[in-house]
Amino acid sequence: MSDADYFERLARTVLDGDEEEAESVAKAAVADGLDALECINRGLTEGMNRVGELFASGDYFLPELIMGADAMKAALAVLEPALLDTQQREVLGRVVLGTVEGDVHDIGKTLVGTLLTADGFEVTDIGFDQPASEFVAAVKETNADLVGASALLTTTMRVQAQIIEELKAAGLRDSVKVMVGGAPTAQAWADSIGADGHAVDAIGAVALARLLVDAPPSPEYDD
Ligand code: B12
Repeated sequence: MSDADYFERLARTVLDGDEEEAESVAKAAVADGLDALECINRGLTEGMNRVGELFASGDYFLPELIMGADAMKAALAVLEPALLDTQQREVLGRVVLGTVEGDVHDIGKTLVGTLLTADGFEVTDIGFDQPASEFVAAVKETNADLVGASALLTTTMRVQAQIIEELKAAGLRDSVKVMVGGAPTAQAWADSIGADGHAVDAIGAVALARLLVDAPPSPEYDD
């Protein structure tokens, strides 16, 4: 089977919400020597984007969204360890990462955490549906260099701004950089709330994190 066939099959398992098939295609892809990150980006994420489009057009409903997410998570459970295996581990900085309050979308945030970890960051993942105060508490606790806040809903993006305000109120804003991400966010949004950066995907998040801690570009993702 060609790489492209694998990517299409992975995308299809997410579209079909088929957890078992997702896991078994992912295993076959790893056994066949495919690159795990490509499987995620060109297969699973592609499938998830199509699920989102079908949901937006009214062809899919919440159950299909949930099943698609479960299928993606099952395949990620196979692919993510392969990412961590192959890459270097030198501590570049400490990151507090989470999905903001009111938002349960955690697949993209978790993927960002995996790639940051694989690249050498020490990541404290505080989970999803987390209020600004929890981000601030985790920064204090871990003495973090970076905060990563994920928001997938237009209604929850404002919590990213709240995190920055609460960091300022706690006197921590000067010692920690803030990265924001998630589908509805953009660089203009990051600028408008005074964040230090925005990235559209997990590879971009790694490049941004390195930039913010003054580390050289990652040899792994440098094209
Ligand atoms: C899967 C999914 C769900 C799953 C989530 C499961 C889970 N555990 O995560 C479930 C079924 C729970 C769900 C629920 C809902 N969802 Co939903 N969901 C999606 C879907 C289809 C895919 C999201 C995803 O996982 N993508 C794959 C990952 C890999 O990509 P990603 O999340 O974008 O992350 C990447 C980047 O954004 C970036 N990134 C992400 N975080 C961060 C953080 C930092 C710091 C950085 C630098 C980068 C970064 O890097 C990531 C990796 O490359 C999207 C559509 C879409 N295409 O986004 C809709 C979508 C986000 N959902 C939507 C909606 C409306 C809902 C519901 C309100 C539906 C409902 N009626 O109940 C609820 C809300 C629940 C809540 N309170 O949060 C809308 C949002 C519309 C809007 N503009 O606000 C979307 C866009 C669908 C649509 N087209 O209408 N959803």
